[in-house]
Amino acid sequence: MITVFGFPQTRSRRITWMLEELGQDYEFRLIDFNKGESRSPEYLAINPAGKVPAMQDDDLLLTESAAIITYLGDKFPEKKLVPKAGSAERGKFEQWSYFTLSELEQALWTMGKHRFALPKEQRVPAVLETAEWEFQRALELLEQGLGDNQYILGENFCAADILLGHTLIWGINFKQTVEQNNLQEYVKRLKKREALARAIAKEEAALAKEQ
Ligand SMILES: N[C@@H](CCC(=O)N[C@@H](CS)C(=O)NCC(=O)O)C(=O)O
Repeated sequence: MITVFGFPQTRSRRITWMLEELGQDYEFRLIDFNKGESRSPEYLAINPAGKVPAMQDDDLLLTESAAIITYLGDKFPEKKLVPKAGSAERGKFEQWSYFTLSELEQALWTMGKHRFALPKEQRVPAVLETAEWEFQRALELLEQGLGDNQYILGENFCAADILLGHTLIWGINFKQTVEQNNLQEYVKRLKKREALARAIAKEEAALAKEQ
C-alpha cells in the first residue's frame, strides 16, 4: 500500500489529489506540524529535509511533489494522467510541470519564506514586491499557455493540472489577484473535481483524529 506523509494545506495535497484521481488506495500518515513532527528523528529518517510530502511505495521512498505525481502517473498509465515518455504530450507535460515549480510556485514560496517561513532575522521584506510582480508575470504566461483550453494539455485533465491548480489556489489563499478570465474559470473547474474534495476530506479527517 502506498503511504503519503503529509499535512493539510501543504504540497502533500498534490499527492493525495493525484492518488484520488487515480482511484488508488493509500494511507495518509499525518506529520503534525503543530507538534513539530516534521523535525522528529523518525521523520528526518524519511525525509532529511524535514518537509512534506514524502511517499513510500514498497521499497521506494520519494520526496519532491512533482517527482511523486509523475512517478504515480507512470505507474498507472491506464489512467492517462501523465503522458507516455517520449511523446510530444509528455514534453508539454514536463514543460508545464517545471514552469509551475520554477516560475509560479517560486514567486509564491519567496513570499511565504519572507513573510513567515524563514527565521525572522533572515527575512527581507523588500523582496515581497518583486515576488508579487514575478507571480503576476507567471500568470500572464500561463494565461497565454492555457488559452481557450479546458486543461493545460488541451481537453483532457492531467497531472500537470494538479500542480498548476494547487499552486493557483495557494496564490489565491496568499491574496494574490488572478484577474485573467480563463485562469479564473480554470481554477473553478479544478476546484469542482471530486478527487480534490476526497483528498481534502481524508487529510482533514487525519488531523481531526489527532486532536
Ligand atoms: N520542493 C518540495 C517542497 C516541499 C516543502 O517545502 N514542503 C513544505 C510544506 S508545503 C514543508 O514541509 N515545509 C516545512 C519546513 O520547511 O520546515 C516539494 O515540492 O515537495
